[in-house]
Amino acid sequence: MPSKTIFKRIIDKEIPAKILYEDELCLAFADLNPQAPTHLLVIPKKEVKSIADLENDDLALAGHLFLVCRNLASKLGLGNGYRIVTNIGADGGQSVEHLHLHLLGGRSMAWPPG
Ligand code: DGP
Repeated sequence: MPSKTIFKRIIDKEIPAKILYEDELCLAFADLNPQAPTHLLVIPKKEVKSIADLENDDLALAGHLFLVCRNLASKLGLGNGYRIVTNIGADGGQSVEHLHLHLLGGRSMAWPPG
């Protein structure tokens, strides 16, 4: 049995996180190492490694994650703009193998990303 990722342990409430939103499909919580005044992670409860591992049947789930980001951005007053990032695999800089959308806001973002 492969060991649980840290995010699965947060979903299962085995370790604490500052949870801002939860429903039957997903969870949103504050990033432990924030890169902006607002830095949340929006994750599916389903164990999917990354965007690369989504199945065609996950279409509604993938859309749901984006709408949850939109709703949180609105609720948190990010009307001036924000960024959604998802890292995929080693070259993408992914460190936790459970799909997550970074929702970053509260400051002006640079481009290109590093
Ligand atoms: P990535 O590099 O895209 O895989 O981002 C993983 C993010 O997860 C990183 O910004 C730090 C965050 N993170 C790692 N471990 C924990 C944790 O235990 N709790 C919380 N809240 N965030 C974590």
